[in-house]
Amino acid sequence: VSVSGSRRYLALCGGVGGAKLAQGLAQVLAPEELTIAVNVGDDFTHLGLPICPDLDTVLYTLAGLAHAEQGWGRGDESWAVHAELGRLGGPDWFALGDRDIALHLRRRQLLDEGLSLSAVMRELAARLGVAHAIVPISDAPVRTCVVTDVGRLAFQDYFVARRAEPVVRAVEFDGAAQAELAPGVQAALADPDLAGVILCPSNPYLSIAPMLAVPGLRPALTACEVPVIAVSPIVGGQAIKGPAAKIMRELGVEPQANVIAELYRDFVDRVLVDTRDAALVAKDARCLVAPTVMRTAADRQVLAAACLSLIEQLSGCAPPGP
Ligand code: FO1
Repeated sequence: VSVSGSRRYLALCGGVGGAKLAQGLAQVLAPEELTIAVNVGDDFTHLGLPICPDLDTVLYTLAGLAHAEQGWGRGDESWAVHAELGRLGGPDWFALGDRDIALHLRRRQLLDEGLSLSAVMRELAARLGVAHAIVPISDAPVRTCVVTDVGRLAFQDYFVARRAEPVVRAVEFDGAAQAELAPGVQAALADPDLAGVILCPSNPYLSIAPMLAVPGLRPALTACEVPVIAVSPIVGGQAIKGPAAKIMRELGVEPQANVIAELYRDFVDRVLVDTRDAALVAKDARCLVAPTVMRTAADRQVLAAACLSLIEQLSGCAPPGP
């Protein structure tokens, strides 16, 4: 039952930067006001374990368990299994901490019992004290593959094993065409109280594109009657973290904040860009300037509040169009 006047928001989020804004939104919105839809393109099975990096980064961040500097995995972690695995000749290129392994083991057990990935994430979030909804963009497997100068690579091979050094020619999403939006995402998009959609500052090619590749999402965002805004992950021509700028250059795209408005032009109403890029976007009516670099928890909340007030402003003004 929706209380009249209640406003709900959908956030689309990928890696580390996305998780920070998701946390800010979770601090300013009640659980029933926010759905956080997360990329699953980084996911893979490693040592028989279902690894879900972006889902776990958001989960750990909202649970206050994330390793602050590293951006992935847990802060309070030990590496006994990883070290012994290496000694036994196992693959140690992908670092799995002991407590992180417990979460993967539990996720595998629940998946083997027939739970959907959405249901598994609900259970894990509840166990870690996270009340906000962290939902995979799809319960079906979508796997990001990076076509590079050294071949077509699985995401973690490209990103971790090869440290994102290969030159990117294209990014593809295996399984996306057969995937369905997760029920929680479909519900959020269909919710009559949906007040706005926020694309968190995530890599357009490695985090947002795998979500947009799931049938139904792009058309839903394009048809969206409420504001859809994005926070640029590019500041001053650089990505705050990760290879976004490098990939943009390799794909022949200028790694600048205003390009984000181009990439999402068919469904985004406004792009928030950092104050450092104010001059760059001075003439671009699609862009608005705000501090977008999140160093502290307060920064996350301030940016989250800025997103909500921008949505408010855009809702108040005349309906879009001539
Ligand atoms: N990223 C790394 O650069 N090196 C790692 O050894 C590594 C291990 C790892 C383990 C669990 C997990 O959930 C994420 C992990 N990541 C690691 C990050 C992962 O590559 C993500 O896909 C990126 O953070 C991009 O979102």
